[in-house]
Amino acid sequence: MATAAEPQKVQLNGYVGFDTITTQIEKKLLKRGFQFNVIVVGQTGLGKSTLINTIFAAHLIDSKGRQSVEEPFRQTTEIQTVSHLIEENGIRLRLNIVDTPGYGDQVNNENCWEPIIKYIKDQHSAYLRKELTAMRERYIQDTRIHCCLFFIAPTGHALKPLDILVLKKLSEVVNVVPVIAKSDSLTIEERLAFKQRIKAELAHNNIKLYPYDSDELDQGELDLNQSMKELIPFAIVGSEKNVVIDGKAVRGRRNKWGVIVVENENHCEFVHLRNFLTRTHLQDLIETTAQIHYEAFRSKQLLALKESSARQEQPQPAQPSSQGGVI
Ligand SMILES: Nc1nc2c(ncn2[C@@H]2O[C@H](COP(=O)(O)OP(=O)(O)OP(=O)(O)O)[C@@H](O)[C@H]2O)c(=O)[nH]1
Ligand SMILES: [Mg+2]
Repeated sequence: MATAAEPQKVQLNGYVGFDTITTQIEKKLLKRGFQFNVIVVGQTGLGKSTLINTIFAAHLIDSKGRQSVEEPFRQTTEIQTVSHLIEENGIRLRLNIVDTPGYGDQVNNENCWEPIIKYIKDQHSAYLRKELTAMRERYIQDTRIHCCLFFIAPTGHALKPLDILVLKKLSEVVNVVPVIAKSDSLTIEERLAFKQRIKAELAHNNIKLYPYDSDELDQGELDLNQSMKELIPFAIVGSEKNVVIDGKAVRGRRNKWGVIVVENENHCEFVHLRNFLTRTHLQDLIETTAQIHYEAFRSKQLLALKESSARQEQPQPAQPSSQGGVI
């Protein structure tokens, strides 16, 4: 007989149905849709604006940048954000793409990365402020940058000191995925050697890039990340124009000596990059941003806030009061 202290065992007869929770979550998530924010960073003229238009096909920057494909290329002169709602098989993805002006062509390039870092931190700050308000929104609009595509010039030599500096700063605040821009200018051997060189330099300078190793990953995920780490930096080619091959229009670049087809895996690694961003790591990029980069920002800001309010509570000698507003 069960005593009063013992919890009574309830016999679960048959099917209760809590295994449908995944379907319930899925339904809710699908209704809400997903938000993904990408930023492109790199020295000037490396094809950042072009790649954005290549990855997400339709001419996404049309509204603020080029009006048509025929228009000459314009240098990006300010940080521009373009939002798009994409739908695939009933799944909605709200995409924010942040195009930045190329850096590195000034006489003095000191602190040229600051506006970009500030932009990324401002998004964290805006999110935190919304999170801390008493009547916070049910779903906070997320503008935090989930992925930074960093463009490396296809010099075939080494990373420039400025690139190393910028990569270091960026990797502290955002998931960074480096790419070798305009890789059609490198031969197969040069591309391979350049990749190895970049990897060695990144390791030497202790630059931690996405994807990160974690105890939470299972073997399959670890293997996938390992194969991605071998591919990164993706050697890419971008093009806004279609070329007709065998009667089919494809994204490509026509040269005197032939056509390079952007989506052909034998020509470049554009498809690998797109799969990485959309098919295999989209959710993880979003999660990692919240769990690692935003969390670090948040705890730093909240600690600073606590310290400043503790200081204000202490009896102060007659002094002008310090300004709050750490966030
Ligand atoms: N060969 C080659 N040229 C490219 C590639 N991608 C872009 N270009 C060309 O490079 C030039 C500059 O491209 P943009 O996309 O404007 O470069 P950007 O990095 O946005 O330049 P900024 O806005 O000045 O920083 C254009 O003439 C493009 O056609 C590529 O993969 N290979
Ligand atoms: Mg540009």
